[in-house]
Amino acid sequence: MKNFLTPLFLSPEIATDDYVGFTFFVGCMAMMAASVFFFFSMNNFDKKWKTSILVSALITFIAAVHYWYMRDYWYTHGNSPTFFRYVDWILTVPLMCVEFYLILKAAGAKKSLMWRLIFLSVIMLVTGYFGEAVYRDQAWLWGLVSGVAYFVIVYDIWLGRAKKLAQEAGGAVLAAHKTLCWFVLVGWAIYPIGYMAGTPGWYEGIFGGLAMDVVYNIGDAINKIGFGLVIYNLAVIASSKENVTV
Ligand SMILES: *C/C=C(C)/C=C/C=C(C)/C=C/C1=C(C)CCCC1(C)C
Repeated sequence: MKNFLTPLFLSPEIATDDYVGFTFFVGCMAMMAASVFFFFSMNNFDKKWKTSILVSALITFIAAVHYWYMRDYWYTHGNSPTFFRYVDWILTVPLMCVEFYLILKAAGAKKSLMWRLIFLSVIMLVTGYFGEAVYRDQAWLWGLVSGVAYFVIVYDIWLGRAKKLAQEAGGAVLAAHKTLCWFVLVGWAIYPIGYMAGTPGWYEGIFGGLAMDVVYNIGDAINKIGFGLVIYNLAVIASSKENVTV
């Protein structure tokens, strides 16, 4: 009988030069470990920060479950698990937008800011999926549309409304917002590189030598776990300050 635990006991043969398989395996472990860490540390903080840490835990937990399936898919079929990949992203990237809102809420962030970021991220991911999985012949065009949505997100958080709110909040919130902005500008820019490595187009000569899944897996580890740690750090700093004044 086959069930979701089967791969555990089959112990699939992993070739020593299977870098994609290796990064799926390590990525799965890292996401699990990060989830346990965020879930357990959640209760060390007061209510204001608990939700943010919980969302960090959910992001890495959702990724851990998808990595579990992607790892298995890769060993079974030897293909990119594009479907699982995008289901993971469509759940976790909007949650990262929620994180921006949550840390700026105290400074007066409105829900509309959160929905705008979520909307843009969904456009970015759905058009990316079309280019990668449905209309591969026009991958460059869908990638371009996706890239425009990505740049609007970058603009909003670096220079738009979110930035103003972060400045009003000041202190640790402003510092954390800055770091998260860098994650989106540099860390998220890893993904278009993976996309260009894995789809046909004029850019094949530049990125064709890279393994798309390795690039995506590195991006996920940096962005999901790193993002969570920035929030965790903010909660630690903000909570210790609150305790001093009590
Ligand atoms: C945890 C997962 C994260 C943070 C995923 C982020 C994904 C992106 C920023 C993807 C962006 C893309 C483009 C900007 C253009 C090409 C298509 C995509 C979807 C790979």
